[in-house]
Amino acid sequence: MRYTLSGKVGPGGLGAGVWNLGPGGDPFGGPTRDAIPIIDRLPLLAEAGMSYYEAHDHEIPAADAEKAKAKAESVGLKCAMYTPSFFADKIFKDGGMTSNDASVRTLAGDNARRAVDTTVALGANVMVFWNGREGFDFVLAKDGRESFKRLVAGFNAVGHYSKDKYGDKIRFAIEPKPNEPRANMYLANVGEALYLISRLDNDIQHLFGVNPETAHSRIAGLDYVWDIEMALEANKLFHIHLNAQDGQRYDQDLPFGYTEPLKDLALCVVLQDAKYDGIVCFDVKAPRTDDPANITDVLHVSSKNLLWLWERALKVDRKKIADLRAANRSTAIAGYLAECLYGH
Ligand code: 3MF
Ligand code: MG
Repeated sequence: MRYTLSGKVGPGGLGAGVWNLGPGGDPFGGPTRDAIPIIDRLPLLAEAGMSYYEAHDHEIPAADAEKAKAKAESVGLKCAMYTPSFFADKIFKDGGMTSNDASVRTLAGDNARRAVDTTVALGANVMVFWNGREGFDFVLAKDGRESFKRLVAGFNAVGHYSKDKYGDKIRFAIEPKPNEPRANMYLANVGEALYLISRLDNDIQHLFGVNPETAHSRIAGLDYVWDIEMALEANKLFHIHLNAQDGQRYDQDLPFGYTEPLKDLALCVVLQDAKYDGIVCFDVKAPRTDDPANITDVLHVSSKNLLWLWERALKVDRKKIADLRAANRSTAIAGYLAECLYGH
């Protein structure tokens, strides 16, 4: 059984990251489950109702691409996106593109280009850049204006590489986050990512968009519905990471729909009305307390919550919302959404 969204939005099937089924370590304690080999996580994702998987280059390196593609195909899974990690290896402890060390920046460029080739090899159309360690813990440790120029140069270089080799086949989605692992991160929110894109070379700008993550907006204290509306308005919503976050604190990657169902309902309305055509993926972490046998509970809970909200969102009366807007009844709109959520 595959979880599928109805209506004319995207391909319908859902996806998740291979890293979502991790062994349960956190900064205060080691793993609570045996690590499942990455390749064996693909059938688990398929059994949990996913149609797509996502992976980093440290999880599926270029050399393993063929093996991973075959395994994914054997269980009916496609690659939604691939992503270079500028945060796992210690060489990138101070970032990749924005490192003060020119040799590290060169290495980041090499990794990004290799990741473009692996994205193609895995059959995905989207490559994501999460800002990861691109940031600073102490002011003046980096020159902020210089860092921004390094980001522009780095993204321009990878964009041109891809354009020259593959035309418009691969699109790049920048995933913003305000903090964690760094105290402060460049490309902290959707607006910053859009600004960066506006500074890229004209002939490759169309290849760049954003991958907003609902919890990341929340960590910044921002509203994720508006963040996603902004990306849609700019025609830059190339990918999406759905999850939940219990307030402004450390990154939790909770199951989608758990903390703010009313906003999640509104988000579904927004995606439906904009006819979002990308793939919907979860970035949810199997909790450390869950037993190995239940490691995919987080995907089932997220998917069921999304499907229920999605069906309810399809039934939301758009005319009623328009009428309430025209009558300046914003509180009544909140009440109507609650009725759609909790009513029969
Ligand atoms: C961290 C994240 C990342 C990104 C991933 C994709 C490890 O908060 O959200 O997950 O989603 O790197 O580029
Ligand atoms: Mg994410």
